[in-house]
This record gives sequence, structure tokens and C-alpha cells, in this order.
Amino acid sequence: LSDSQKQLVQQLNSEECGQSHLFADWPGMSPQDRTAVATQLEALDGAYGNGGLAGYVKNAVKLLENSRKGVNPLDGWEPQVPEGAAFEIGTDKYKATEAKGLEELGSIGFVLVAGGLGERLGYNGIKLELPTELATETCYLNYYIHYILSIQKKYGKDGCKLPLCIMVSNDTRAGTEALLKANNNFGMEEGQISIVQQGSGVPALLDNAAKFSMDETTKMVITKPHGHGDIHELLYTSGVAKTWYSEKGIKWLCFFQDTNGLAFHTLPLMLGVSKELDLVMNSLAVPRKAKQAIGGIAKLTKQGSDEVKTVNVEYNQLDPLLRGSGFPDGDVNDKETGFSPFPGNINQLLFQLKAYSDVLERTKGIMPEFVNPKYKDEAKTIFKKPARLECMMQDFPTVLSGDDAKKVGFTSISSDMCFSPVKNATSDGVGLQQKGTAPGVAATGEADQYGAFKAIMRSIGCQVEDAAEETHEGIKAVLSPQVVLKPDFVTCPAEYSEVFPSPDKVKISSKSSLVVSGPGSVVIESLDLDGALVIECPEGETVTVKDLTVKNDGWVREAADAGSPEYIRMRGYRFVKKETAKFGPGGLT
Ligand code: UPG
Repeated sequence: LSDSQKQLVQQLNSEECGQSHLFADWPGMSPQDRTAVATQLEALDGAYGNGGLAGYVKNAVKLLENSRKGVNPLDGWEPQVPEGAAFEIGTDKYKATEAKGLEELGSIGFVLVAGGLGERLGYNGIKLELPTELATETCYLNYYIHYILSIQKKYGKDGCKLPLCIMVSNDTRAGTEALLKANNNFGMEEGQISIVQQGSGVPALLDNAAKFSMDETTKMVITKPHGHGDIHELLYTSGVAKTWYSEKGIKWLCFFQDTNGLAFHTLPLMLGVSKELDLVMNSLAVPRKAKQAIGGIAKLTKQGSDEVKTVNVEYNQLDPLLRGSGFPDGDVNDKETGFSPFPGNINQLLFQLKAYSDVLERTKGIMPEFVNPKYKDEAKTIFKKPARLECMMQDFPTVLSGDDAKKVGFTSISSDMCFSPVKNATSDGVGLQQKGTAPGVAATGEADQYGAFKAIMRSIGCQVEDAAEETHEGIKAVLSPQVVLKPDFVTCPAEYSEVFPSPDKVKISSKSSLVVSGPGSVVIESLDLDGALVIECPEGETVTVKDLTVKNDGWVREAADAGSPEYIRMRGYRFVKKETAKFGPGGLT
């Protein structure tokens, strides 16, 4: 062992750290096996920024003690519904705020958290490779990058490259890098993407003394993920936040998750709100159904003081917090609105980069942690399965201080416009949908993307019919017509009036499919569509659609079978493209 490894072993072996069980079998082990364990411990020690493994034990003992005593970390805080800015698509208020945000769109950096395994979805690959919808089969990573490149081209200063940082984990690194490589980074330049990796997790804990769980055969420590809150520490240690601010002229930071095909329609709106209210941190929020697995944003006031914070209360903590503070029914819907009074956090966050980066310099990006052990006995001394400390990225308001702490708010809009993740296995989604909660499955993620384009088109006056709901694998969704407007055609509601200058002359029937992409300039003046139409325009060219009527057999759906690929089986249907009209600079082909 190296000297540093010997020191670490000694430290963990000490009574204070209480990990001697890890080394009990060492006398009988080969030097190679011992080195392997020591090497793993050293890596875990280095990866835990909040004091190495000794710090981890100390922090864990404290949090486990609080958990055993039933101390609620939010005890003594009174929740209230916070104030924020709420919007509806198509209103003057929406347009005015979005216009303010558009001015900032060219100075934004993007952070994609994609280290999660997606256990609830049960997909075998990385989630970023899943198709967002079946009309074009564009995968999530492609969609995100294509969007960033499109706003860079439209709103960035000459030669600017809007940066993207992707947080991966041990589980997702290889898949993410392979996907980027196979597709030439989907058009981004090499230095434009930074990849940061979460540690390989933190030790799983067996008991209240924070004894590490160990694999009996290899004698290695068993680890579990530490949560998406790691992103802040990584943006600090990698220097990404600082470099983007000081060298790349980036002013805003947008965090988003791995499978939300509606992530960016409302980005300029959110920027407008941040600018107007001078928000250091702005969370995109949606009306939340009681008990839905999305956190609630609450304004918390410390009893007996004027200390106030606006923060996400995670979905498993909201009910006990409410019950303990004057809301005896806990997490329930408001009878009038049918929604929880607390806006739902979708973890799409917008920060002022200067303030954010300053906080990182002060805190090194360390987030508060929590532990959630499930106990077997009443005395709360035996765990059903090993626990671990976790942290969440939306907890950033807890490390803000002074004036910054007051500059936390949210932008709320109906989820049809901004949020439809693919997180759940179809069978679980069926139950959720029956309860009236968004199922968060592949088919609804797809339907909602078409839905958002259609809603924005309707908001400016286009005539877009909707077909009846279809049911596949028990999930109900409106899958037709399919409308996909690529970001090199339009990136946000403000642009729709430019590309559809006479919206009342655009008619799309319920059995239609419309896919429009640039990168050249496309304007749709008048169109009567009853079938499938794909409009494409190469760079430097122009396409004007005028007096065009298209009627054909279009695209239909057929049931998936056992031989279909996994992304099809999780939907239960596939597309059969019977007939497609194509329109380009030369007209109809
Ligand atoms: N993720 C990581 N590393 C981790 C865990 C997750 O990068 O260790 C990523 C993951 O890939 C995804 C995102 O973080 O992109 C969110 O993970 P997920 O498991 O989908 O989070 P949830 O438990 O569903 O909850 C989060 C927020 C919650 C919010 C919800 C909205 O904690 O407050 O309402 O996302 O989608």
C-alpha cells in the first residue's frame, strides 16, 4: 500500500471511524486483494468533498441520529405558498416577458444532469439515447444539442459557442460518450461540451453507527449514488462555472434533466422572469397534483424569527411538513383547483451565473445532505436495507446568504408547455394515470411533445384538430396529429408568428403528421394538410409554403410485438409511414 493508503486504512480502522470490520479478513488476503480494497477506499475518500470518508462517517452518524429521533429537518419552519410569476401561453403578459428573455438567450450555458440510472423506467441503455418521439426518432441528447446550436445561431453574438456541461456517472459515462462520438457530438464542437463525472457513489450504511456495507467475497465497500446535488461540487472542482463566467461571457446557467422533450419552449420566458425580478435562482414550476412525485416549492419561515427561504420540499417530505404545521390533511389538492397549492418543481433551474459562481467559491459547491433509512424495528436500530447520504441540486437556496437568499423565485406554467419526462415503466404509469396523475411514460412523453407544438400553433391562430385518445399497453394518449417543429425552424413561441404569418390559413387535420426543419429559412403561409408532410430546407436556401394542399395516407400506428426493439415495446406501438409528401426549395416531391 502507498503511504496515503496506509494512513487512510488506519483512520478508518480507528474507533472514531468505526470501520474495522472492513479489515478483519485482511491477514488472510493476498496483497493484490488488499491493494484493490485500499484503492477503492482512496477513490471514495477523494470523491467525497465534504471531508473524505472520515467526514462522511461523521455526517452520517449525525443525520442518522436525527432520523432515529424523528427530527424533521424542516421542524420549526412554517410553509406558505410562495409568490411567483404564473403564465398562460398566448397572453400579452407571456409575450412581453418572453421578449425580455430573448435578449438574454445568447449568453446562456447549459447543464444537463444525466447520471441517473433510471431505475423506475427500467430501460437497459442510457436515457439520453431514447427517442423523444417516433415521428422523427430524434434522441433526447440530439434534441437538446440541436436546440442549443439553434439558439446559438439565432441569438448568439458572432462566433459565440454556447457551452454544454453534462454530468454523467459510472453507469452513464460510457454510453453518453459513445452516443456523442457516433454522432460527431451532434454538431457541437469538441471543446463546447464538458463532461463531469459523479463519484462512484458513497458507501452504503448498515446501521446508525454508519458502518459501511461490504461485499463478503471481494471485501470491497458497496456504494450507492449520492444524488444529482453533486453537480454543484463538480461545476466548482472542474472550474466550469468560473471559466464560463470569466472567459466565455456566459451570464446565465440553465440546469435540466435527462428526459424532458418539452424542456426549452419556455426558456426565454423564464429568462424574462429572472431578469424582471432579478432572481439569482428561478425554478420552472407546474401545477402539482397532491402526492405526485415532484417536489413542492414552498416559502418557509422560521418560527419566532424573520428568516425566510423559498425552497423545494421533496415529495416525500411535503406531507409530514404540512401535517406538522397546521395543515392536518397534509399533501392534498385544493378543492377548487384540483391541484396542490404548492407549485411543482420540475428541476429545471435558471441561475445568474456570477452570483452562482461566487457562491461556489464560498461553499465549494457542497450541498446539504439527507438520509432516508427504512427501519425494521421500533427502536429504529435495524435497517431494512442499507442507507446512504444523498443530496439534491434544487437545494441550492439553502446555501445562499444575504440578499441572494431573497432572490429566489419560480416561473409557473401548465405542464403541457414545459414538462413531460419519461421516468416510469409503462405498467407503473397505468396506475398513475388511473389516479389522475401524469404517468411519465414513453408514450405520454411523446404525445406531450406533439401537444406542445400544437398548443403554441393554436395560440397564434392556426387550426389544428386533435384526434381521439388511443390506448396502448393501458396508457391513454393523444398521439395524432404529430407535429414536430425542429429548433432550427422555431425555438420558442415568439418565433411562431414569423414562420406562420397567416395562421388562419394553416389547417392540420387530426390524422396528419407535420415535420418541419431548417437550417435554411422556412415560412408557411398557407397549408391544408390531411396526411403526412415533411418540410426541409438546406442551409442558405429558402422555402415558402403557399396554397399547398396535401392529402395522402400518411402515418399510422401498429401494435408492437415481442420482436420489436425495447423503445418500441415500452410504447406498445410503432409507426408505419404509408405515404409521405416532401417539400423543399424545389417544391413538392
Ligand atoms: N441524476 C443524476 N445523478 C444522480 C441522480 C439523478 O445525474 O445521482 C439525474 C437524472 O439522470 C435526472 C435527474 O438527475 O436527469 C433527476 O433524477 P430523477 O431520478 O429523475 O429525479 P426524481 O427523484 O424524479 O426527482 C427530481 C427532483 C424533484 C423533481 C423531479 C422532477 O428531486 O424535486 O420534482 O426531479 O422531474
